[in-house]
Amino acid sequence: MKVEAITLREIRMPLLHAFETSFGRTTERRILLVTAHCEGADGWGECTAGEHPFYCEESIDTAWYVLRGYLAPALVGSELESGRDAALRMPGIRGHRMAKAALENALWDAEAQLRQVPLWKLIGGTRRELAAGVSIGIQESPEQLLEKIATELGAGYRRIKVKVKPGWDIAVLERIRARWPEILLSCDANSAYTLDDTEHLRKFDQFRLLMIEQPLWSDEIYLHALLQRELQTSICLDESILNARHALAAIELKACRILNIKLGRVGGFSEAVRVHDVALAAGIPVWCGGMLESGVGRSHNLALSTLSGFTLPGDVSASARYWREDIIEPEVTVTPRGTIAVSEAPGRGYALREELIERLTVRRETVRGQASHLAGGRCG
Ligand code: OSB
Ligand code: MG
Repeated sequence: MKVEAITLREIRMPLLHAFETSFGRTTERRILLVTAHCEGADGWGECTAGEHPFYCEESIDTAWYVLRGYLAPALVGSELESGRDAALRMPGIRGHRMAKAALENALWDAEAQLRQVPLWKLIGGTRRELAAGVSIGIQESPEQLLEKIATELGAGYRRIKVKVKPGWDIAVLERIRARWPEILLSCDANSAYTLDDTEHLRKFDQFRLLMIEQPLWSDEIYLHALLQRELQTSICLDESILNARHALAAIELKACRILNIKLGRVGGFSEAVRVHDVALAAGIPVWCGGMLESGVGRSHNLALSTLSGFTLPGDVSASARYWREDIIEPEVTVTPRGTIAVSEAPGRGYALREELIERLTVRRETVRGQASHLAGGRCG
């Protein structure tokens, strides 16, 4: 397929409820969408970089800069066999995985549309019904958190994950477990602790959590291995795993017993599938993480979650938990059993609400030509 042009656009979407983690609070999303125009098929991808470089080094603005100046010019005009080849065509740009993923995933979508197959089948998925979990941010009071959890359990969600940080952890988990002794419960620290907190983190064991996600530094694997030895609770790595090599290192070092895979964090479908394959071969369960995506990113997450190793409920939840109106049709919904049915339609499997997207758009740019500074650029 020939990549004729690439459009970048920024949309603004207010969240229905503010989302707070140990690294910050989000009330409105600025989302970068990428459209790859390929011989009549328009593939869409979403950049999962945040408004600020808090979760990782990237932000929507660094992604725009890299996509506009480097990645889009490197791909426009090229002839690709498959979305799989996208990563090979990107010049020697270090990092910026969320920017790369937005473009690569758009190309996978275009390929699936041109081949008239669902994207999930194209990447080798098999699951038809996905177990859905929710991630609940830090609230103003424990009472408010309990109320939220009650609502999500009432909606059928299969796993509750709560954000924790020093001062919002043990007491909160105690309240949750007192009310719901048996639910599948996990927590996510987004790097809020250090090894000096080992004794404190050991107290989490009493809550029989499914996992504690990313307790330590975002760039650390080895020290998670030291911590994992001290805990009964399984560690799940999120921020630390940027590719399949990291996954292999973390598994061999016993730094975690579970992996969270996010398309943006690892640079797109090709690498996400490799991370999945490494985990599957080692018997490590994986689940799909979320980044407060609009329907475009959400539909990519669903496709990823159909791979056989995604045995734990993911942070894949209904559009209506985040948005008054999502930009896809139908919106993502969850059954009373807490599952999401996988679409049989070609491509991402959800139509776009183009008029709504137009209304939400605050900037747009289309890249048509190749930039001269990329000529002869290193590939790989
Ligand atoms: O660590 O999983 C995380 C949102 C933004 C940044 C990081 C994380 C999250 C979430 C939300 O937990 C998951 C979702 O999209 O519901
Ligand atoms: Mg996380």
